[in-house]
Amino acid sequence: MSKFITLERFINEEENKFPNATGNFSAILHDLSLAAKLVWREVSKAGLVNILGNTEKINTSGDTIKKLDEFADETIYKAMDHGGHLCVMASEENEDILLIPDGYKKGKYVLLYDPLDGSSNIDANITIGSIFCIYKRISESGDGNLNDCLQKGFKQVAAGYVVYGTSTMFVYTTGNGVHGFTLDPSVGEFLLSHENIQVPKKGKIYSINEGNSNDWSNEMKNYINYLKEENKADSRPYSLRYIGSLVGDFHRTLLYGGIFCYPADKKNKNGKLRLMYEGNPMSMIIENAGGKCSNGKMSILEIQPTSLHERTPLFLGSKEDIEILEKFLQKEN
Ligand code: AHM
Ligand code: MG
Repeated sequence: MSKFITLERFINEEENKFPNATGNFSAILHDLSLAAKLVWREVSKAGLVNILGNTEKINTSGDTIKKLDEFADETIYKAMDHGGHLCVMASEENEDILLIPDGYKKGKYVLLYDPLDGSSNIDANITIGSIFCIYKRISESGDGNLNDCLQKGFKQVAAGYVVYGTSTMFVYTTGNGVHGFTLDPSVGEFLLSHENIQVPKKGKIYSINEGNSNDWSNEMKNYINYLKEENKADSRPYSLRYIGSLVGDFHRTLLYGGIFCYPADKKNKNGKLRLMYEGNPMSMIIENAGGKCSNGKMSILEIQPTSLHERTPLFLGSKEDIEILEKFLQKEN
C-alpha cells in the first residue's frame, strides 16, 4: 500500500524546503483547502436541496448568478478574510476589489478567485470548479488596492483549482510542479493522488465551442480544419471533447494533452474568458506542467491587465499544440 500524504502535510513539507518561509503562504493554502471542502459540501448536495434556480442578480459579466455561485463566493471570502495574510481579494462575481474587513490584520498577499466556474452546468450535474491565484502585494501596507490585483500573470506565486467532478480534486502549483489531491469524503481529507503532473508534449484532443465557428477568423477556421485532417504520422484527426466548463475541460487537457481554445470571434473580439480569474491561473498551472499558454500571439502571463474583469482569447495545452496554433494565428488581425 502506498503512503497517504494529505494536502496539509504536503503544503507543510513544501514550506520546510524554504528555511526563511514565515508560514503565511502555507496558511493561505490551508484556508483555501477548507473553503474548497465547504463549497464541495454544498455542490455535492445541489440536486438534493432547493438551492438551484436563478436569483434576480446579474453579475458584472452579464450572466445570471445562481444561488450556489453566491454561496461559493461568500464562503471563499469568509474563509480567507480573517487569516491576516491577505490585504485584498477580487472575485469574478464582484465588480470591485474586496477589502479585508476592519479589525483584521492586513497581510502581504493578494487573492483572486472565480468561486464557481461553469455554473450554467449545475442543473445538469456536470463538472464545475473553483479557480484561484495568489500574488504578493505591491502596495506598502494597510488595505490593498486595485494595482495589487492588476499584476501580470507571471507575478503569480501560486495558482490552483478545485474540480467538482466524479471525484473532487484540489490541483495547485507554487511554481514547483503541479500537484493534484483527491478528496476522500469519508475522512474529509485531500490526499495526494497526482504528484508532479506533466502535460504530454503533444495531444490528440481539441476542446472548443465549435458552434461559434461561423464567427471565427479564417486563420482560426484553418487551424481547426487542420486538426481534423487525416495524418497518421501526426495522430490526426484529433478528437473533439467539450464540456463547456473550463475547469473540467482544462483538467482533461492537463492530464491527457491537446489543446483548449476559447478564441476571439466577430461578436466577442476578446473571447469570453476572463484574464484575471481564468486565463492567468490556468496559464501558470499549464506552464508549470510543461505545457504552454497563449492568447494566439503572446503568452497570457505577459499581458498587462487594465481592468479586473477584462477578457482574453485563451489557448492552453500541450507545448507543441500551442506552437502550431500560434503559427496559424500569426497573421490574424
Ligand atoms: P462562467 O464564468 O460564467 O461560468 O463562464 C465561463 C464558462 C467556462 O467554464 C467555459 O469554458 C465557458 O464559459 C463556456 O462558454 P460557452 O458556453 O460559450 O462555450
Ligand atoms: Mg468563470
